[in-house]
Formats: sequence, structure tokens, C-alpha cells
Amino acid sequence: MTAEHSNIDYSERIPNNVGLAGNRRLQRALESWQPNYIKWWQELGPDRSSTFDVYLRTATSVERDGWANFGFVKMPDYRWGIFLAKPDRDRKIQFGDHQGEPAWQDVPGEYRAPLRRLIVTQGDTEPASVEQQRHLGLTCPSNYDLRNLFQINVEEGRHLWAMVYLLHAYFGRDGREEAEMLLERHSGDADKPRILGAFNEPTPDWLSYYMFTYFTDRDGKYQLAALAESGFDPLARTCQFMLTEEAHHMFVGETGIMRVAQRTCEVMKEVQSEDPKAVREGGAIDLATIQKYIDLHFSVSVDLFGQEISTNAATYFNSGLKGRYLESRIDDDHRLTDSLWPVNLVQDGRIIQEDRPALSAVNERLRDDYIVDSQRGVDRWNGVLDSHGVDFRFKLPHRFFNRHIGTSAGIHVTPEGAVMPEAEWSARRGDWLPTAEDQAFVGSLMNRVTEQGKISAWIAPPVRGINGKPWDYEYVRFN
Ligand code: BYC
Repeated sequence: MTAEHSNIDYSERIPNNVGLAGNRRLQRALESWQPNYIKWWQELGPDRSSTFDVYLRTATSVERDGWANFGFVKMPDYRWGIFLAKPDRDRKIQFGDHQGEPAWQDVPGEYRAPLRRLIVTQGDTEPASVEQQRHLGLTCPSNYDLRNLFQINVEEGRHLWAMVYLLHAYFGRDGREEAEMLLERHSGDADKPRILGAFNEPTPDWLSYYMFTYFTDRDGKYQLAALAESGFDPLARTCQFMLTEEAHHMFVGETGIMRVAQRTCEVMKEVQSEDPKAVREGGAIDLATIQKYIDLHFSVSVDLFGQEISTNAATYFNSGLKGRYLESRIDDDHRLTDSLWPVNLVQDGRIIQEDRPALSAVNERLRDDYIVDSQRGVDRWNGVLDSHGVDFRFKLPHRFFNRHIGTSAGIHVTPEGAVMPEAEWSARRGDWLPTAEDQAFVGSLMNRVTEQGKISAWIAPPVRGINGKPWDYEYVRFN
């Protein structure tokens, strides 16, 4: 390994560990994209935050711990850059038709279009999430939470840089055009929406935000892990590094919901009632409403895995472009020529499970891994309820509940997994998904609290702060 691949050169306008200074053309192309990016950040990034000093983590090397350097930064001055995990010169493709061949350092001509499409789809989600979250700073429950929001925002911005680098470095003129488009599509825009459904939904309040970072960022973890297996080595290495940043995002979601549940339990004790109305009057979010938010965000996020049976996914796998979660640890032939995988399908109005060729079911397999992982946090939230002597338990809804992609799209399935006629389902919708009234109530709790040591009444403080600091440290300083 050379120094250039471990340490990040901060003397450059675009910090990087890819030797950008040695590639003038690429450097110029990226430097001409940079002002557009900053313009986008100023217009659609965190609202009215440019002058704040924020205690942010910045990567200075891709070595262990090198990515976690803390200090106060104004967000528009954050050193967004291009950081790839260090190379393994002997890396081989682990799966598909090219299994055992050396990983590609360049784009194989025959896979150019699908590879570009995967990179663009991944890249599109990153700025989309920043756009979705742009007003949340105005209603943050604490200074600590505000800092975490901003940390996630700058890292999503950097993840966009990661994909833009690949487009510029490996896809020539159409890559540059795609990089421009990543700043032109906007979340929820009627004419130019973001590519994937979940990224056009609003994130209007902090309960939605914690749900998003728990459930939707976790899709990010699984998709990035699958792309980190790619035979296209620069994509694999950039995703490996992105994954180190992703863990904190899901931590914010998991602990956020835990703190909301804890506060609800405390208020239930204070008002001596489990009645949702009494809990709301006590200033907390009742457990039934939290459950509806789980149902919504889980269902929107499982849609992100695509169709249960997908020829796209089979092609990505065969071509060595996108693997399975922890591909090299799976004990099989990594070709999937004869193997089967159990897939949930709707047939004649009933949900069935049927073995299908594993190759066409790799989206479903990734979704299976995701669902198992999602359950872990739910168990921890239930641990909070249990420790307060509360009987209510949170549940993940059935994977076919409220789906818009896949074989259950258009089929009306309850959270318990029963298929029902549309009219009946619609009549019960408000029992399962947040109603306008629920949203208005949650919205009414959102008030901006930023003073040191203070926190909104609907959420408990975190157990600890960031980087060994107390939770009530002044993480964001207003100027
Ligand atoms: N919305 O064969 P299928 C993250 C389309 S999150 C709209 O199953 P495929 C993050 C699909 O494009 C991770 N359309 O498709 C989180 C296809 O269209 P065509 C983002 C959808 O390709 C929080 C058709 O339906 N990364 O990083 O196997 C904050 C047939 O479907 C959707 C990635 O997603 C949808 N939900 O699977 C910040 C990785 N689903 O061909 C960041 C890259 C499917 O008929 N993307 N369609 O025109 C992929 O791997 C794949 O594109 C997908 C879809 C897994 C998303």
C-alpha cells in the first residue's frame, strides 16, 4: 500500500486518496462540478444553517479510526472528498460468470450501461435524503440531535461525491451528464423526482426522521454491502468506505426511537394511564402512533429492494456487478446455477411461499437479510417497554403490507399478513398507517430546543454524547 491510498490529501481543493492531482482532466471535471454542488447545498441542504459551527466528524484517512476526526466546522466548508478503501491488488471477483477472475479496475464495455445505472440509482438517494431532511433543523429536540442531523447530512453529501467520482472517472461524457442530473432531480419534484419511491416521501418531523434513519438508511447498508462485493473494484472500494459512515446513521434512528419510547413510558407512568389520549395530553407520542410510523417506514423501505423475482438482479449477479450480503462468507457455489430460494408470492389472493431459482431471487434474499436485521432494533425498543412494565409490543408488519413494488403491489395485505378486499383495507388504513390527525399531533410536538442541557418533552435524552463528550455539550454553536 502506498501513502497515497491511506492518507487523504487535504491540501487539494477536493480532498482525496485517489491521486487526483495526477489526473488533470478528471480534477478539472470534478472542480467544475463542485460549485454546482455547493450551490445545491446552499439551496436544498439544511435550511438556514450556513453560519453555524458544528462539531463534525471528518475523515482524514481510510485507516482504522482515521475517518473519525472531530472538530467544529461550518457545513458549507466541510471537506467533502473522494475516499476509497485501500486496494487489495489480488482481489478476485467472488461470484457470477466471472468468478475467480481478477477484479476489474476499469468498466467492462459489455456492462457499462447496467453499471452506470446502479451507480446513478445509488447516487440519487444521497442528495435526496438531504433534501427530505432540510427543514428538520428548525424543529430539533436538542442540540445533540441537531448535530447528528447535520453529521448525517454532510456524510450523505460525501456519498454523493463518491458516486460522482465514479461517474466522472469511468464513464466519460455521459457520466458527467449523469452527475449533473443528480443535482437536477429533486425529492418530491413533480417533473424531475428522485428515482426510488421512498426518496420522494417527505420527512416532516423527527419521529419520521428516526424511522427513516433506522429503516431506510438500513436499506442503504444492505445495498452498499451488496455493491461492496462488486467485481468493479473502484465501486466496491468506495462502498466499503461508505459503510463505515453508515453505522452512525442507523444508530441515530435506533436510539432515537428508543428515547421516544422511553419518554412515552415515563409519561404513561406520570399520567397513570396507557390510554393514547391521556398519553398525548401528557405531551408524549402514544405507542400505537409509534407503531403506525414503524408500519409506514418499514413498508416503504422494503419496497426499495425491488421485485421478488427480478431478471435485473439476476443479470447484476451473473455479470459480477452486485453480489449478495457478505457474499464471500456464504457457503455455496456463488454461481447460483441450480440452487433455489424460498420466495413470498401472492397467488389467487393468498400469500404463499415457493422455492424459485435463487439467481432470480437475489433481491428477495437481500430483503430477508434486511428484515432479520430490522427486527433487532424492534426487540431493543420492546426491551424499553418491558423494563417499564408496559405490555405493548412493537412489531414489524408483514413484508407484503402496504407494498407498491413486487408481487404484492396492488394487493391489500394487513400488517398480520391477511389479504383483504380493497374497500375493507382502506376502511382500516387509519388503524395501521399514520392518519392526517396523527401527523398533525406529532407535528404539534415539534419545537426547536437548542439550549445546552434542555430537551423536548416528547423524547428522553440520550445515554451518552458524541466522541466522549456529555450529551448536553454545545455541539452546535450559533453565530
Ligand atoms: N422505486 O427488477 P427490479 C441509500 C424499478 S438507500 C421505484 O426489482 P432491480 C440511502 C426498477 O428500477 C440504497 N422503482 O429492479 C438511504 C426496475 O425498472 P425497469 C440505494 C423501482 O433493478 C438513506 C423495475 O422497477 N441504493 O443508500 O433489480 C439515506 C423492476 O424492478 C423500485 C440502491 O438502491 C422502487 N423502490 O432492483 C441515503 C442500489 N424498485 O428496469 C441513502 C442500487 C424497483 O423496469 N439499485 N424499481 O425500468 C439497485 O440495486 C436496484 O435499482 C434496486 C431495484 C434494488 C433499487
